[in-house]
Amino acid sequence: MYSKIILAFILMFSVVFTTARDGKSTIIPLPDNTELTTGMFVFKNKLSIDAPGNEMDGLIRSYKSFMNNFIDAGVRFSEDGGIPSIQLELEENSECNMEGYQLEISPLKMKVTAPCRAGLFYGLMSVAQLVMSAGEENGKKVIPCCIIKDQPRYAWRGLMLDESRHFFGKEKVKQLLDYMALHKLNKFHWHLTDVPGWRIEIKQYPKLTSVGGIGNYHDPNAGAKFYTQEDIAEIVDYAGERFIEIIPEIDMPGHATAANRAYPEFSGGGSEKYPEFTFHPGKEGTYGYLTNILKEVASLFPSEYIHLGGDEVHFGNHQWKTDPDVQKLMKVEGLGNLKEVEQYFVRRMADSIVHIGKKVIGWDEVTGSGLDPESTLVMWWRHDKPYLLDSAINNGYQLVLCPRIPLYFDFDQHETHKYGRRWGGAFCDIEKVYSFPNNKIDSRYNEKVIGIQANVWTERIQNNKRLDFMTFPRLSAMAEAAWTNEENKDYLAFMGRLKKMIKRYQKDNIYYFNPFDPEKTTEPEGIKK
Ligand code: TNX
Repeated sequence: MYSKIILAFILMFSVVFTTARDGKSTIIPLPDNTELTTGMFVFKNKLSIDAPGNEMDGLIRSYKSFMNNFIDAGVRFSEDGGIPSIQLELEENSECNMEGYQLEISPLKMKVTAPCRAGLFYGLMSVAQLVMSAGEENGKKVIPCCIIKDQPRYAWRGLMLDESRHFFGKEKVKQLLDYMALHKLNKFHWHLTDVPGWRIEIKQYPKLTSVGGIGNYHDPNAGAKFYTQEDIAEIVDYAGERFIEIIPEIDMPGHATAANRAYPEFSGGGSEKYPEFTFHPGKEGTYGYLTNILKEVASLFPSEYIHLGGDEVHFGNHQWKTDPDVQKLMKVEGLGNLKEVEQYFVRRMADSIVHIGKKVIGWDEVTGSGLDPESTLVMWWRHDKPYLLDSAINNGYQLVLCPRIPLYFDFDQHETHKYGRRWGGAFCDIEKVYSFPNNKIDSRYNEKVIGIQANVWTERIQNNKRLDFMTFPRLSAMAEAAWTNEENKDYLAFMGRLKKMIKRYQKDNIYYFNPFDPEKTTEPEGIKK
């Protein structure tokens, strides 16, 4: 009898407890800790933001424009310091890490404290999401009072967009940056050069864009599409206001076909399937040419990194075997095979990058090249070769994890989909994205793994509609995987919060995949080639 009563109590409390726990936050990515307090913050028509001094003026300005233009939930800001307000405060001795923050919401004010401006920004992004999902009482928006203590799991929370295969343009990129900011993602890796097109203006070599910018993955004759240096500056600023660092990738020595169309004198040839695929490793002029390009690239991006690619060189290095200049290089430098030629090339270009004053990022192929671990970050992408993770760790490199499965967003996300990639039948559904990294990425990696990244390759993504479909809602799941601590992750609770986020997608006319009703969302055609 007693045991039955006790059981009933336990059940009752556990129900109350779980609902409270799951219902406490509407924010994606889920904050570290949310404690509900009493009362409601009631929005009046206007809201002000207060901060000591003028150090935070830029941050406040960009936040106001973000709230007015992107969130557009009817919250208007006033300069007159009226009540209610959001107070910002930098506090050096705060308990969280450098991007963490504390947000305290009481009936008449909200207060964000953080050790750095990035944390203040993330606190404000949490406010933005609370505004998005605010309830209504007597026609006024209300949010429950609470104290949020929050900090990211990973320092690198990235999204990569391939604009060589298909070009999406400034407006779409800005929208992605807005969504990244809302989800507290902080690294935008921009894949700007590859086989079909070169997409970044280089003043010293204008044909890179006038000739190399022509074409895309499906149509080699499509008119030239690229970003001018002015466009780049505009996008870099836009990202900077949202605390997003843009990392440009200039892929070499492979994937160089578009550049080689423009300046064939630096081509190292290719293979039957990938003609003119490489830069020429045996001509001294190639190193000067690429260093000049990288200098211009470096001046456009404040990021501490330049990504030099380094992937899949074997697709098209066949002519190196017989090229007299490559043969000579091999003799002079004592290089035993083509892999060593490739590594020599990568070392030389990495040196250039370090001389320019930046650090190097390379795909996991660069691991054996002997680059200095102090100035090199490796991106692990070949999920079928987990030993590469070990080798990168043993060589002392910092790592970002972006394995094809589950972080390549050109892969299908549902069994009924037909146009995306698969690997031995495997694809990247939202639950797999959410659950990454699993426990197999064991704890000894933790120190070296600085984050995770989703990569949107676009051979099979030829327009905005398909880009939306492949990116959303996986971007939301990926953001929570990157930010939220393992012990707080809960897939079902996330899916509950996602329903609110989907309303946001709808407002922006984003053609998202609907995981709640997969049969109803028609997959936009992706042309297979
Ligand atoms: C591999 S990831 C590539 C890309 C392709 C992608 C398609 C990497 C470093 N190289 O060139 O676009 O697969 O999924």
